[in-house]
Amino acid sequence: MHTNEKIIAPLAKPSEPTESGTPALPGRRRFIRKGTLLAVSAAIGAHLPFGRFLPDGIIPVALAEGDAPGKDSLEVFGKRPDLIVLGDRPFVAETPAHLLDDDVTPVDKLFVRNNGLVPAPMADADAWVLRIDGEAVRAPREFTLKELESRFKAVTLQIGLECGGNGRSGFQPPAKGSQWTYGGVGFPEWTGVRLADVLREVGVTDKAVYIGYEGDDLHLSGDSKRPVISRGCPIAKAMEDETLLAWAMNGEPLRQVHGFPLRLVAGGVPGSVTGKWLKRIAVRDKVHDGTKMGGHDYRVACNPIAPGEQSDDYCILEKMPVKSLITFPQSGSQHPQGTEIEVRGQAWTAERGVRSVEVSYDFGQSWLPAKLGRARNRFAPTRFRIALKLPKKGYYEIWARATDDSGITQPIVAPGWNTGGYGNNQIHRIALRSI
Ligand SMILES: Nc1nc2c(c(=O)[nH]1)N[C@H]1C(S)=C(S)[C@@H](COP(=O)(O)O)O[C@H]1N2
Ligand SMILES: [Mo]
Repeated sequence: MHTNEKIIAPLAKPSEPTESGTPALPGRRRFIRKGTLLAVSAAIGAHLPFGRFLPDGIIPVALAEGDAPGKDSLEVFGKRPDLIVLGDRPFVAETPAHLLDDDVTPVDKLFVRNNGLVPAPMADADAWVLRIDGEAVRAPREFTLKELESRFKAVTLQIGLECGGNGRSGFQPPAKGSQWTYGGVGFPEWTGVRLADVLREVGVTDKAVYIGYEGDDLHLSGDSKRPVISRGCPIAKAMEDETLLAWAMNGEPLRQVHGFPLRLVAGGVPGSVTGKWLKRIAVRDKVHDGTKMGGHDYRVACNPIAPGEQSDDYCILEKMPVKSLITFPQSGSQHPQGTEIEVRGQAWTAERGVRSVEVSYDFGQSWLPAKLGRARNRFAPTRFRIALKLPKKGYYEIWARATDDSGITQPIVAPGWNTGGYGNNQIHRIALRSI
């Protein structure tokens, strides 16, 4: 039997008692077999006292009789049942576009992307320390959460979070990995301190090139020595005003599944840059070489390739392309002929801002300008809306395309096929019927 030092518990809120009625202490270890129990107990939503005796491949009756396993995991992780589970182990779920219609995405609607297993919550977050070290810091330092809170100015910003693989299912030939459609994205509000303030206090030398993070999650193999993911970003991005060490989302402590007690947040980057359960940041004197920084992970061909081709040369995807989503009405809805339909959505970019959003109901033959709201801050989404009257009864597709201030517009087809299936920002389309 494989044993492991870490506790794996599919708990939702850190402040909530565990299934045994008392908060899980870091010292209370639970044995698991190859991480399977997490998935099983997550799916059932309960601790399995004799779970380690459950033979591999035997499905607990509770699951066989209930909904699909993923549905139960959603509940355990505090997510709405109408999110789409893309994988149970690691747990990955996306948000249908019509659930992203809030100005600020509520936590129960926010997508989840884990690469490993969710660590058990700490009963005492005060014991958490973040270590800052690496070749390019003057002297390594550790900070408790209290020190971060008291020593630096706290800021609250709305910053979009999007998985680098969002849109992957649109690539042909298919790219391996979670088959995201459009919903590997969300727009929460984060509270924390600026990473730049902390790095300035620690002292960064001019050798600094990149930062790399380490989180506290556990590899799917159950081997606590194997890192799950350790990525980062160029030092210039790390020093931006919108790059945060965040402890709260939408005014509440981070949920366990989203990185409690501390995570990295940055704007316009693939979500994989935003390390959850953040234990360490290294300021590197070279491009960070942690797990999932090489090969096809979050890297695309440096020069364009034909779909299905391999490249000799891969470059890190450091910026997410401009994108928009139609969040209202819901695709598939029916509308009485002649009524005005308000179409609404979200648009976002890694650049300074969204310049325009255009909407079409005639398969892109003509485009109408939508009204834009104001993004709350850089990297917050821009809301768009437009009232449409469809000319006659029948089937329509509503298309939306955003253009950012660099002049780049979303393409109609998936751009830049790449082996890992990253960065697909093709336009979002919904179906409507005028009846
Ligand atoms: N420690 C750790 N951080 C992580 C990950 C992970 O698996 N482990 N997944 C990354 C990826 S790929 C994405 S898209 C975002 C997803 O954040 P969310 O699950 O809070 O939505 O977290 C990132 N941070
Ligand atoms: Mo991701």
